[in-house]
Amino acid sequence: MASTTRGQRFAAAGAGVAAAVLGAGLGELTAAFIAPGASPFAVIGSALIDFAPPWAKEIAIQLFGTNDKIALLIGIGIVLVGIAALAGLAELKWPPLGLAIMIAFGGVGVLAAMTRANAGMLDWVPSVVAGVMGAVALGLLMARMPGRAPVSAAPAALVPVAVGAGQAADAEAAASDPPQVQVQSQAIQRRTFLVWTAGTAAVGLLAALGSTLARAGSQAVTVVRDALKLPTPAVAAAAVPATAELDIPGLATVITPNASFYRIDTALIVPQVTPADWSLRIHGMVANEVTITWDELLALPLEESVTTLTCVSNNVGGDLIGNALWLGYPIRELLARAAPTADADMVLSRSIDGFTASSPIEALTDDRNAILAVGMNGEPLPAEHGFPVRMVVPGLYGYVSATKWVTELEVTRFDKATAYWTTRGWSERGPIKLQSRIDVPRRQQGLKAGETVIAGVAWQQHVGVAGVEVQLDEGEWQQATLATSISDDTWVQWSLAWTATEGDHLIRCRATSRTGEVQTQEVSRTDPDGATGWHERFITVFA
Ligand SMILES: Nc1nc2c(c(=O)[nH]1)N[C@H]1C(S)=C(S)[C@@H](COP(=O)(O)O)O[C@H]1N2
Ligand SMILES: [Mo]
Repeated sequence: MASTTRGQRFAAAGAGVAAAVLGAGLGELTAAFIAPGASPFAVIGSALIDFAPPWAKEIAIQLFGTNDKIALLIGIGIVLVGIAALAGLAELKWPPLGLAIMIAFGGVGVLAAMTRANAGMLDWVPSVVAGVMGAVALGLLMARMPGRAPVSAAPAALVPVAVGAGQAADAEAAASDPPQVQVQSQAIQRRTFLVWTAGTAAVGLLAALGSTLARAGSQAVTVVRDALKLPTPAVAAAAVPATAELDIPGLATVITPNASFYRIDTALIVPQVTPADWSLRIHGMVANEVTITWDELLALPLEESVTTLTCVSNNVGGDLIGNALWLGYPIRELLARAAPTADADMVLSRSIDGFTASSPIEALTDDRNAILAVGMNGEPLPAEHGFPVRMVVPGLYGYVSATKWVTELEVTRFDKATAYWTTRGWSERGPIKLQSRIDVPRRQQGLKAGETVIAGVAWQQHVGVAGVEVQLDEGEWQQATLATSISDDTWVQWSLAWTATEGDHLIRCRATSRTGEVQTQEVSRTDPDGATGWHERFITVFA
């Protein structure tokens, strides 16, 4: 192992990072043009999501909420920079180990890309480009590093080992090159190296920027979606009663606008599915396999329904819940065409990206509004909420029912098949638990003493909420006033007038369901099948 100076090590680490930025940028650019689903960043991120232990995913959601994906990408970026710096150092000390690390990183990307559920034929290309270009760039930069003998003959005399060396062997070189020229040459070498390194990184960043622009310009699905007009429903939902909306500032609106609807899924890159490419196949334990295309689906009598979706990862008091007006077709009718065998007890729905959910078959065949949804709040589904088609099933957490970009329903049995989250420590069944949440007053709003209102939402979809009680400072439970509920499949707003007095207060709420269940005080975590406990909030009231 050659001994190296601090400056050389620093330069090598910098060269590693610059080379990796170039490789990654060119990889992203390649992906944008030939394999949109196979961005090296996204495929490695997706693989991490799929292999991450359940607690890691929970921590990510608890820390970053619906920003968990951005956090993951930033994390990958930081790790990549670290590995790239190490690759540079390795190339300095043990060439060609650094190049090998770059190639290996590309190899990881290829593996991640090709093992995805919806891998395309060319999906290996972007990661190969990233790895190879990273290695080539590192090799070229290292060759320009001051202090490492360039191969060409002419600058050989300029390498610093010869500078000022007193040995006889170097005397000739020293004599033919006056010292100040050598010093200058060294400075020039250093500058050249810096310029090359910075230039390499800059080209990488430009390529990454280019890939973002290319993607934005070529979102065919966005264009198709925006031009789409959904048919008028054969069965329209009753208008939302005006009394369902209490209209209290800070209280969640009874219908959640699409733009603020929570988003949870394992897809780092939103799957791009055009209606023309979409079809749904119903197979497994059925008498007749059924396949339905987009045009066939839209020709069916579509029904509107209002259903509240909730994530099993929602903490007590959390906001991974939203309520929308959906347009879709009853899954029950399609299953009837397929004629499931009598011993089937589960439907494993599968998304184009490989995600799966296990729904009890009776939840899809009884009279509830379990639908294949195409519309959300009067628009086609937004891409990140499952365009063109997703499932919506009242009463079940999203992870066992609300499959987005759905392309397959496999009729099967719980003892024969397992869904995505079931293999990661979550329950195979996920009925929604009774919950209530305080929305106002908020902790930091600087509440003044006097007349105010405590308000929130409560839910247990497909069971319904009969009442909500509020407790102040550990006193008697008081009945809150419920707004009109849209249906038992939706959350309901509640409120209680309060004459706030100066000082610190503790507010709690608990709901009672239509079956008489009182929301339990017992605290349980989100995993394996949903959080329980009372939501409480400390409030300071000012004079
Ligand atoms: N394809 C796919 N569908 C999915 C998921 C997913 O990861 N992939 N996540 C599910 C989970 S856990 C929830 S809570 C809901 C969230 O739906 P939303 O993002 O439209 O709010 O989608 C469900 N459908
Ligand atoms: Mo979820």
